[in-house]
Amino acid sequence: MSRVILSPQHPLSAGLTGDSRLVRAYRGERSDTTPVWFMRQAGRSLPEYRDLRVGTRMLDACLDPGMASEITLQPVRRHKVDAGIFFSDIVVPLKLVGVDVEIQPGRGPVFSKGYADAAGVAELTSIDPARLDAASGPITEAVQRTVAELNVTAPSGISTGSTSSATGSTSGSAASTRSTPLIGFAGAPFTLAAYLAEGGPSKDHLAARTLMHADPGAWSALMEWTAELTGRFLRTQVLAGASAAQLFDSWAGALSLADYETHVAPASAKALAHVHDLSYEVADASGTTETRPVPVVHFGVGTGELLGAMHGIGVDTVGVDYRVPLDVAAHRVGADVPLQGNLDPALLAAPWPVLEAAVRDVLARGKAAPAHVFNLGHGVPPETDPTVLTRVVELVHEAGA
Ligand code: 1CP
Repeated sequence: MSRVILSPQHPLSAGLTGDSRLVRAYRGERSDTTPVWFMRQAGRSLPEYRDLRVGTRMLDACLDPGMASEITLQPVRRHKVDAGIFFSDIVVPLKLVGVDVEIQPGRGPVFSKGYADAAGVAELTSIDPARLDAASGPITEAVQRTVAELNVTAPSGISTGSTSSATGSTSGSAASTRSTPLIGFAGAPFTLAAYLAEGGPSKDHLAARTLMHADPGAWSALMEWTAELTGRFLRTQVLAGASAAQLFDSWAGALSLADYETHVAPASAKALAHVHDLSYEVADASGTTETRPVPVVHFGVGTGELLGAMHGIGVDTVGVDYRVPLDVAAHRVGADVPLQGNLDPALLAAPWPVLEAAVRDVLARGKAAPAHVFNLGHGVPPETDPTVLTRVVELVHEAGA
């Protein structure tokens, strides 16, 4: 695999985010305290988000660079989390290549039809995934605008995770010392296929699970295609300035380990191949240059049985949902693997003493891993009181030191 070095302006290359708490944790190093961000930290729990979204459909908001950037920054400003997660959706690349999809409020992605058989897959895969690159202008612009803001705002108060004066920077301008890293993301091929086969959200993802066995040829064509498309979406975000990449295989927990390994994991690995070559250079005090890869995280819901396999496709950090305690997860993936997670989102609505004890428990169990990024076991529920999230960030920073 030949390496592609990120541009000198990229926050990782410029020494702005490479030593942040987040990126260090994804490398397996601990910092002054435990980094924290929340899946779905942007979105309906924030009144400023609800105000901004009035009259704009979800996918239109994702494709408006100014709006996507502002929504990404809202929770960073408010909660002082250690990362922004790019405001977009896993179906955005499908929309960009012309697939007929909408996000219905309260429901999720809905397609004009399901792609559950060979004819449907043939129709879908007749679209060249490379078309995404020409259509990704709004994504690149939104990421660039977001990163520029994160660079500007970081020194004046946003938690950046700086621990010492060493920057490890190759260019290290004095004006902009540190920046909050932006995480780019994409849906894994199976989770996208679960929506595509069904034509919308479902509980058990039966159409995808049937197709995988009923027509393995059509299934692998569908997985190859989604891998190519979603991998390009992820690469676009990293090239534009994201300092880490997370692959969401939210619904992989519906699968047996055997089905996951045979019919899904190879496609997820192919998707990640689109970012595995991306690297940045850092010079140490003696002037020796080290090349580091862009960190990659892999997360799914209900994937306790799959954690080892999900690490095995070649990721740095494994995201764990709330069902498996982090010390147990560490045992399953190996003691050298950084973990991300895993407060049960339901506890955000519990009385503070109950929530505080749960946060401390997650932090204690996270010590079983070489490094831990605090997060929820799944997304922030829309009805969450945002002041509770801010308080959790403060507690993690204080107790996770
Ligand atoms: O109007 C709205 O507020 C719509 C709600 C919403 C939001 C805020 C949807 C519809 N998507 C998003 C943004 C989004 N989607 C982000 C933003 C960044 C952040 O985390 O702050 C991310 C990372 C996603 C990724 C996503 N979309 C996933 C993977 C993560 C997960 O939660 O498991 C999945 C499965 C989707 C599909 C989707 N999009 C929206 C909904 C409600 C759903 C789930 C539907 C279902 O239950 O099947």
